[in-house]
Amino acid sequence: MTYIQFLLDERRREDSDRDLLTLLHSVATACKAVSNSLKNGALADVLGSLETENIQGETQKKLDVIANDIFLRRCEFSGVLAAMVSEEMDEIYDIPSQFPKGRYVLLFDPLDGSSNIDINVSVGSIFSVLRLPGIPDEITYETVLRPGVEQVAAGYALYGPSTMLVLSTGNGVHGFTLDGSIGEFRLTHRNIVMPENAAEFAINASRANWWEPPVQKYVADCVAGEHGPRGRYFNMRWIASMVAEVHRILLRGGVFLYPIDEENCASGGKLRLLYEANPMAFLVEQAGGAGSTGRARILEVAPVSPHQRVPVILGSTNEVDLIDRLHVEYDLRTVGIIA
Ligand code: FDP
Repeated sequence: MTYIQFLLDERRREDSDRDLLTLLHSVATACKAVSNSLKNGALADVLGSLETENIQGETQKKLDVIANDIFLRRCEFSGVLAAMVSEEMDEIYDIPSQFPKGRYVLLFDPLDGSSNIDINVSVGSIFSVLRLPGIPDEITYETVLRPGVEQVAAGYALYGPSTMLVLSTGNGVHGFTLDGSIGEFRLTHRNIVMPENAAEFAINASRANWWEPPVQKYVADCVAGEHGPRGRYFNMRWIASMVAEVHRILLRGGVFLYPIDEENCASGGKLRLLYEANPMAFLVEQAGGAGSTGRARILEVAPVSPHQRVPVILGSTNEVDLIDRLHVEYDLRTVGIIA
């Protein structure tokens, strides 16, 4: 079954909105175009950095800008969008006046994990979709600053050995693999359900000295293996590409952490709420896992700015619950409620 057949089938069964289908088709087309740009790597002279920085103060890669343009051009004329928000653009993108508007908002990170581009390691695109009550006359921050529970769809494309699109419209998580021979995504992973327990964790361990005590304890207990409090062995992985990391934990369980720490606490964490944490938490929850900041459910965080950052803990429910409990205990101890 191709991606478009799947969407049409879902639409018939769920009686969902035709505009959402149009948007999800445009997003898939953008992902195919990004995949194509990545394919030739150094041969196409698309690797390396530009002189520019994005709003987060990160040096932009050539491919960050190329992928951003691809998303804008493929989606702005769909006729179903009110606005777009991208990691690579300071401000909300208003749909140009020559195109019809709709009531959807697309929020995206066109190329996540871009530090991996120059070394030919997996990267991805992440997207989140909001549905507004109607077509707004004017787009303000309030229009797009909606909590993750209001997402009507979310997904990512993973540009790895094969290109995959993983999508949820709130009815489970489904994975599609790009079939190069017909240029179409085909359904290969129906209804992905992640295991409740995990034997793998992913965290940038070079930041250990900055972590808060609950994260230090969680990792120390995992590393202690059979002889530690967990009584079993844990494996560790760090690709430094959130899409690849989340894809792994969706398929075989595990936990992914980018927590708040002493070094990133002034900015609220590392990962962005609207187009990284929210869509990934939506997918992980849809697959039976959990998404937390350590102190709150990610999907319930009320956003205050488009590029806001949050601590991110995603994965198998039992591991995320345990990490949450460690935070609660630590906070209660800090204020003297428990010894
Ligand atoms: P990148 O900055 O390369 O785009 O989105 C941010 C992100 O990558 C994630 O994909 C990745 O998990 C993380 O940052 C990597 O962080 P470290 O540089 O601390 O390893």
